[in-house]
This record gives sequence, structure tokens and C-alpha cells, in this order.
Amino acid sequence: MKRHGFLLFVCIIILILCVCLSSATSVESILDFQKYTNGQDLSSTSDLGDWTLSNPTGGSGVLSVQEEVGNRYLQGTTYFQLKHNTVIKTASVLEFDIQRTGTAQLMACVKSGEEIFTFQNGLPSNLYEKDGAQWSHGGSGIIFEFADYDITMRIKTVDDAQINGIANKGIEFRCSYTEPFFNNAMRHIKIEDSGSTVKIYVNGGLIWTIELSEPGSYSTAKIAAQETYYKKAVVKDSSNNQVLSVDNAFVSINNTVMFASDATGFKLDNVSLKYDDGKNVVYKGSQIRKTLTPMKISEGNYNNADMRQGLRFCFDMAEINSEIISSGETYRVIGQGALVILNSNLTDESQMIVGGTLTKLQQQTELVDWIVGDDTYKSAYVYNIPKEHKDKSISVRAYVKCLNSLNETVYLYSSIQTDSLDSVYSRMDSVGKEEMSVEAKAWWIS
Ligand SMILES: [Ca+2]
Repeated sequence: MKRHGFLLFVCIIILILCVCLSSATSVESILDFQKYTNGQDLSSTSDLGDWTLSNPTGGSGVLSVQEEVGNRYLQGTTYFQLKHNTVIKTASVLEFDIQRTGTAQLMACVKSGEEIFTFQNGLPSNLYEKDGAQWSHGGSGIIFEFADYDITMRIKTVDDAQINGIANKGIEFRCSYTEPFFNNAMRHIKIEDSGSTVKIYVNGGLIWTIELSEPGSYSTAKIAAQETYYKKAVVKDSSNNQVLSVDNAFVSINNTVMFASDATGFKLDNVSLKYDDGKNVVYKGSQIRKTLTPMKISEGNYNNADMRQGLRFCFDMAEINSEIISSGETYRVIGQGALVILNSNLTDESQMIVGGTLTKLQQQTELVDWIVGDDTYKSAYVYNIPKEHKDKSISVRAYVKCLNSLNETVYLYSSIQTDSLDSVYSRMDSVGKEEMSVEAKAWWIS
């Protein structure tokens, strides 16, 4: 029945196709420092790929490349901030080797938003935030601090009593070692971010799993940037025991990655950040009908007095049986589908997933081909929309169902797209509108 209804669909292409059509890949931002010269000062170079190195205090100090037996790494003795320029909105894996050679703070920050603060000497900073005389690391996000005998995790929280509305340190939790662990040698850190779950490994051993939920905005006017933040964080140790629960967490749903130190000595090398380029499932535009169709009452029985429009969302998707890479992992695609919901029912975007808890979520496991030249796109569809609902926003995300190397099922999703008949119609040019039937045009005018 649905397929029959959709075959009546004559569509108008209203969005120009992107030129960036390509197969699914992932991005890897690497800093291994090998291409720089021994002793080179990196504090003034702009040649760091997708990373930006800055000194947010304006103080003196050195950020230079050092070489030991052919390996080059970044060595610092000053305040610094190393920020990944691209905001990551998909799963990611961050890896690096780090050693603390001084006595002050050295840290990495993940799932930070794009808040910017004025720090010392009027300089802008993403990772140093000042509340009067007190200052701390991070606007939003999770901070991992590498000290001599321990690693400390700080989940940033909201605190209206502070000048910027952010708690100075947030909630701290610590894992201790019996030796000056991070001062004794370079240590390998891996931080996996699935979107709502963050795992940190030190030298291959899992330290913490941080489960994030309850995304939303904070209504306080003090928060510098009104982004979407996970408000609840539950932390589990390596034995999966819950060790912490935070209810006013300030952790971005997106992921800006940063490193920083407070005038301490450190070494940093082999920084690798892998994430989806988002091309496994890419939204390509929405379409509406050229002509209306009558409301179907039963098989072969239509109400011609109730003429309806339709809306579909088109995606470029990895093909079934193809191998794709996502965040550095290889997957085999075994299915394609889409999730559809009235936007007013989308109360928790993190649950717009297969098996999610949204009660009005509709799953479409058969997508309709949309062929343009040699390219085949896939469409999720909402048809038989009555005129009184032409302004209703509908949210859709497409997915590919995959198997990983362990034969486990994994879903990779597009971003959530929201559109309405009215918004598609308003974006159409005059040529597109001329191609519509008189009655279809009259739908909007009358
Ligand atoms: Ca190196």
C-alpha cells in the first residue's frame, strides 16, 4: 500500500546536488611532528593541519620540537592550548602519547563546546575560563589531567554563582598509581567517543566509561554559548561499577578536542584523531509532489475531496554489501533504513536511534530509489499529508546497518534533518513552482 502510494509520487528536485559525492571514508588528523625541524618553535607556525596552537596567557615560554633518536615530538614549558579546529559531530577516537616533565597541570579536554572566554591580558581562550580571581580549565566538556601519581577526570558543571555560570572545576574523580606514572615515561592515551559514551584507556587498559544522557540547553544567561549539552553523566570504573553520577553536567553533544598545560614541562607526540567525515549517510535534500494525490480510504477507494501532499528526504548512502570505514573501524553494510518522527514528538535527539525510546518514532526499512544520472539516492517518505499540516516540521535521519569485525550489529546515522512542506515550498525557485500542477500550487495560495 505504501509503495503503491509512493509510485504516484512525481517529485520536483528542489536542491542542487553537492559536488562532494564520494564513497564513505573517515578523517584522521595526525600530529607526529616528524616534518618539523629539531628545535623549531611551533608557537608561531600556522602549519599544524587541523590544529591550532596558542598561548592564552601571553606569558613567555617555549613550545618547540625536540628530537630523540630520530623521533620528534612537541615539548613545552609554558601555558598552551592546542585545539582541533573541526567540531566533531560523529563518533571519534583520539589517541596520543604524553609525558609530564614539570609539576603543574597538564590535560586533555574532550566534548567541549565552542565557548570562548576572555582570559589574561584580554586574550581569547577556549580552554581557560576565569571566574573573578579563580580560573579553571574548560567551559564545557570532560577534562583529563595527567599528574605524577594520578589521572583526574573533571566533568564540568553549571554553577549560576560563578561569573561565567560554570563551576570552577566541576566534579572531580581520580585514579591513582603507585609510582609517578605520567612523569616517568611517555604514556599512551586513547579516548573513544561514541557520541553519548566516552571511554578512556591508559596504555591499553580501560580506566573509565562515562555515559552521557539528558541532552538539552541551559536557560541561564551566563552560559557564553547556548549549545546542546548532556546534563547527566554516569561514570563507571574498569570493572563496570558506577563510581560517580552528575546531574548538572555541562558536556557538549559535539566534540571539540583540546590539550593544555599550565606552565609545566611536557612532551606530546603521535596525536591521532579519527572521526567520520559524515559521508556514510549524507542528506541530499527534500522534495515535494508536483501533483496532489487523493486520500486513500481503502483499496481502490479514494476521497477526491481530500487531496494531499507528500514530503520526502533524500540521502546518499553506502550501498548494501559495501565495506566502509567509520572512525577508523571497518564495517560491512547489511541494510539501509530511516527513522521518521513529527518534530514536536522529538523530545530527546539521543533516542532517535533504532530501538530508541521515543514512542512516536517510525522506522522505514525500505527506502525508495531516486535516480539522477548514474547515481542512486535513497528516500525516506511521509505521504498523504493533509493541508492543515503543511507547516508541521518532520524530522528524519537515515542509517546504514552494519556488521563490525566481531560480527556485531552497528548502526551509522546521518545527522537529523528537519523540514516541512511549507519550508520546501518556500525554498523552491520559480522554475520549480511552474512545474507544479495548478491544484498543487493552489494548495499554498488558497
Ligand atoms: Ca613523533
